[in-house]
Amino acid sequence: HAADAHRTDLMTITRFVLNEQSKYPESRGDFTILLNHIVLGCKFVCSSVNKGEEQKKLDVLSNEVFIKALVSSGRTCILVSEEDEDAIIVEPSKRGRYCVVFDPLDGSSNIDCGVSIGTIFGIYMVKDDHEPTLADVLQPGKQMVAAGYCMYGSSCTLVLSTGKGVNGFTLDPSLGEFILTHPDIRIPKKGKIYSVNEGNAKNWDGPTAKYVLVRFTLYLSFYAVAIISLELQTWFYDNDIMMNSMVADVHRTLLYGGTFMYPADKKSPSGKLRVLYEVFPMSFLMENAGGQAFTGKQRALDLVPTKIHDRSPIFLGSYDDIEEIKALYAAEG
Ligand code: AHM
Ligand code: MG
Repeated sequence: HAADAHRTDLMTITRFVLNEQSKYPESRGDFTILLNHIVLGCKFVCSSVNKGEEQKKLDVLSNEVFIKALVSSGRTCILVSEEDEDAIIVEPSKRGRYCVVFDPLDGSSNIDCGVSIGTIFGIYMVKDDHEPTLADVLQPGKQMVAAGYCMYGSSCTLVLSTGKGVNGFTLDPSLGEFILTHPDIRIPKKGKIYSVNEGNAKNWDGPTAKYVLVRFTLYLSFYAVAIISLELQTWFYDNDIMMNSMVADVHRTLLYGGTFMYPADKKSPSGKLRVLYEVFPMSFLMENAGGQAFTGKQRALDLVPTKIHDRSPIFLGSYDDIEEIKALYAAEG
């Protein structure tokens, strides 16, 4: 029976990627090996999160585990981690062709309150066979060959794109394997949910404020109420409130549609999120699922980072919703 076949024909992430790569005759299996090492890191963090490891330790621990796993894969040459100020150049004897940018534990300030946290990663191919340099990771996001995240929630879910669609895998703890559970994720063309830290509303620019306001007052028909509600919101939420965790919010946005935003505001003109290992991988996934990612000025994946920890405002999500945001920014001139 079909249902049984599905249950017994276990599509592990390794098997899935091997299948994908076998379409390329020049493929040497390097990507599969690299991915397996990333997967190992994710399994480690997942089990540590479930054991209730302390926050501080978990940050540092996850970073170390990922770096060691990536270096020992023998397939990387330069790494950029959110946790390290400088890029890590892999020693010559362990070098391979891939460059990996990652945030080992995004949203780690949330650990203690149980909000979902996750790992985000993006993968580039080194530009040539010379010494790896920063130029290899300071490439626009559209040059990524793969990107993904792993969400450590009630279950552990890894979402991956190698540039042709997006697929989700859930860790089966008894097997210790990520099994394909969300094949070919397509984001709904339009959604109802927006996610943004409204604590910053006071400092938003015009288009962002307009976009959120219209949604906030969707059920009310006159604009005056919108003005009052913005006033109320900014009154109540005057200070930083951590409302969102990027991995969980983007995950929900991918599955249900809508938008995830971390806009510029008067206090942080470049927003908060980092281009290389937060904005790019999530934008890459969005586009591959049929959505869009926009910075307020341009397509996010066209950005050319100048420093490894550069930040950018980001609006990503359903195609139509991002079109709307683009129109608001265009109208602003
Ligand atoms: P981190 O990399 O320091 O963990 O911060 C990233 C997190 C994202 O998960 C989330 O979207 C954002 O920061 C929330 O920031 P804020 O507290 O300003 O809303
Ligand atoms: Mg982060």
